[in-house]
Formats: sequence, C-alpha cells, structure tokens
Amino acid sequence: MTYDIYLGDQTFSSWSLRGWLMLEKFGLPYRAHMVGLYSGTMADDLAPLTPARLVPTLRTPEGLVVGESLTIGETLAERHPQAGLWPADPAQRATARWLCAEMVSGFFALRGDCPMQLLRVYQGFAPSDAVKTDLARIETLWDHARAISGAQSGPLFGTYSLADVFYTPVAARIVGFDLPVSAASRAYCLDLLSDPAVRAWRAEGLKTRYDPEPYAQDLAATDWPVPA
Ligand SMILES: N[C@@H](CCC(=O)N[C@@H](CS)C(=O)NCC(=O)O)C(=O)O
Repeated sequence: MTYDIYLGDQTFSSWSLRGWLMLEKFGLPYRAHMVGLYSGTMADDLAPLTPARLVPTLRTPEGLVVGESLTIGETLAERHPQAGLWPADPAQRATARWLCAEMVSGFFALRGDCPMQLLRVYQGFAPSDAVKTDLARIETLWDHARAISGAQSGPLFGTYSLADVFYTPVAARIVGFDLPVSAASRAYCLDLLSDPAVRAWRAEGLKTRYDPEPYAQDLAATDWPVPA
C-alpha cells in the first residue's frame, strides 16, 4: 500500500514541498519521484501519468493518478480518516479547508514578487502595496484560525494539519524575503520552517547546484535562520 508522489525541485518548488509534506507528516507510505522541473525533462517524466501536467502528482497504490495539491490532500484525507490531515472538529475542519482553498486561489502578488526559495534571507526587499495586502489577509486568516481553534501558537488548529502544510511555503516566502508581519506570525513561520521534515527537505535541496540560479534576487542576504 504505497503511494507514488511526483515532485519537482526541493529548493524552489513550493507545490512540491506541500505534496511531500502531505505524505511525510501524516505517516503515509510513499515513494518520491523527482522530475526535471528545471532540467527540461518534466513533460517526459510525467508522460506515464497523462494527463498530469504539474507537480505534485499522486498515484495511489491502485494506480489512480490525482493532480492538484488540494485534491491530493482531500483524497489522502478521505482514504486515511485516522491520519489527521484535517482537524477532527467540524468547525475547525471547515476553517482549515477555507484557509487552504484561499491559499491555492490567492495571494498572487506575494507569490509573484517573492518566489519561494530555501537558500537565504534577502535583505532590503521593498514589498509593494499588493504584497502588503496579501500579508494582511494571510495574518487575518491565521488569526481567525486561532480564534476558532483556541491555539495561541504552534499549528493553526492545535495539531498539525493540512492548513500548516499549505502555509509552510508561505512562511518560507515571508522569512526568505524578511517581510513585515507580526511577531506572532513570524514565530509561526519559524515554527513551520523548523519542523524536522522541512529541515530534511531543505537539506536535501541544498545538495543541488544551479547555474543560473532560478529567481535569484539582486539583494544582500543573510543565512537561513534554521540550520539544515
Ligand atoms: N495548482 C497546482 C499548482 C502546481 C504547480 O504550479 N506546480 C509547479 C511547480 S511549483 C509546476 O509544476 N510547474 C511546471 C510548469 O508550470 O510547467 C497545485 O495545486 O498543485
């Protein structure tokens, strides 16, 4: 009973990180397959999974191919109700789904201006008004999640869930571009990035060398705040 998960790059692919965390963090058995996101082989690598086009893509042990991160998460949650992918409480579960859906369908300024990278903390990045608006919305949603769950720190719903999975790459953007958020939000971001699974994922990615480096910014930088 082993899943196959097709993933891209470990340093720059935010969706790949989400897809991997959905299996890794909830103890589900999987084989990871890295496809050539930046080497030009991606279409060939995914050809056996047609019509899949993007990473992550999941193949169930029965051979069903499932694309799109939120659908993959829902499929795994449905198949493994005891694994805790969603919060057990219905109100918390509905809210967690809301946060994930809003992440998937929004925050385009943040996603466009601050590409996820797990290499360094850029200094002096000046967020646009649109990025600041996205950050305010993200913090509003995080505060709302905490109001519903009562969890004042740590995972948004007290116990780690898909909501934390979906916001881990958001945390990487906030930290990696030193974006202005509240102390509580920054602490949550650092919690997500300090997770042993995320550290292991990043450590693996650091073995890859890029020439040229995707999404490199012409900015000074300091070290990533969490050791590999
Ligand atoms: N909506 C998709 C987005 C997935 C996505 O955009 N993945 C990127 C990698 S981070 C990709 O496969 N890019 C390759 C391409 O656009 O050709 C999801 O939720 O999984």
